[in-house]
Amino acid sequence: ERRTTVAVLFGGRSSEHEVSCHSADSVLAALDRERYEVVPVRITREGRWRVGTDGGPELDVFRALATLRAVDVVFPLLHGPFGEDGTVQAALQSTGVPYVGNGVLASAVGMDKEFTKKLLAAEGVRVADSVVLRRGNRSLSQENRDGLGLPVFVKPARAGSSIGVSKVDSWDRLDDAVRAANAADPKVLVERAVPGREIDVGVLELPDGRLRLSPPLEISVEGDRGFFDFTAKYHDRGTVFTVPAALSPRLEARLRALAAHAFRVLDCRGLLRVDFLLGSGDEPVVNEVNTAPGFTDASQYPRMWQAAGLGYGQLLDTLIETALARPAVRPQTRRAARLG
Ligand code: G1L
Repeated sequence: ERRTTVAVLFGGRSSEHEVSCHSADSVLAALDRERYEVVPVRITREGRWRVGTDGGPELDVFRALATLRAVDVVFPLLHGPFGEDGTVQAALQSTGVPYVGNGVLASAVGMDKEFTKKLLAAEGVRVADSVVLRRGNRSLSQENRDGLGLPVFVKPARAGSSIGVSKVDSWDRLDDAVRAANAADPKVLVERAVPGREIDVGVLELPDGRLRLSPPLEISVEGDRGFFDFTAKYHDRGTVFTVPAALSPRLEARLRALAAHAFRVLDCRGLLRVDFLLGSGDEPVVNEVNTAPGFTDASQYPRMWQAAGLGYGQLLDTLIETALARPAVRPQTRRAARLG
């Protein structure tokens, strides 16, 4: 039987070039060569594409896409602008070649915290209260300050990781925080802090369209410096993953149901990581969704599945099978596209 040709697309023009390369290293190392013929495709920081391992030529995006049409499936591991924001997915869509993971809409929405929150809230999923500061408006009215209370998190609306995010404990620190977030994005979210445990759940779409939900993973900071030590959680090495997280069966079931609902609401395909905060209320709050989660074999999403008995290689197999199970959309033929 012929092997499936898989192009692994990574690198890219964003600040997360490195992150992408690390995830690609894991994927390239784990893909079963008995089943797959693997073609690494690296996008340089300058935005040129290098197809294949052996120092092949650098192509512009159009030539690269033309060569990608020859593969069976593309595994896009890219972050940020021209990455998980939906633009790579749109380019792949136009070639008609099947690709792993989320499509244009879910990738674009998932990249934008404002739209993600509005869609989830409209479908009854709880999210933290927030106010959006758009281009040209860097200040928060007294009414909004009173409504949100302190502390708040200030975040760029569209950014891959925690770049430009800060926690504000007093309103006289707000301007600096908004400026920092603005450096990453003209649109900024000021969000009420929800103190509590952080629990993440993975969603994986099977080839028949059913969803598999991962065991919950808890993220905590070593040494118990109190919950939500923001700096430690995102910047130090003291971060601990516990999977499965110790939760009541009832709460675990609720998290899984909410994660599956979020997947459907956001029109996801393939996979989604949903990050919850367990505040003081009964109902979990969705903190973030990740349509393109960290993907080294030590990242949260793969770790959740390892705990469920689905190894990294099997996870890749499932994602690829699911991508191939979707009817491929063929691009316009030359004849149909011809003018006149
Ligand atoms: F292809 C998948 F499986 F859908 C996929 C795509 C992208 C999984 C994970 C990611 N992740 C990323 O692209 C990254 C933003 C973490 C850079 Cl590697």
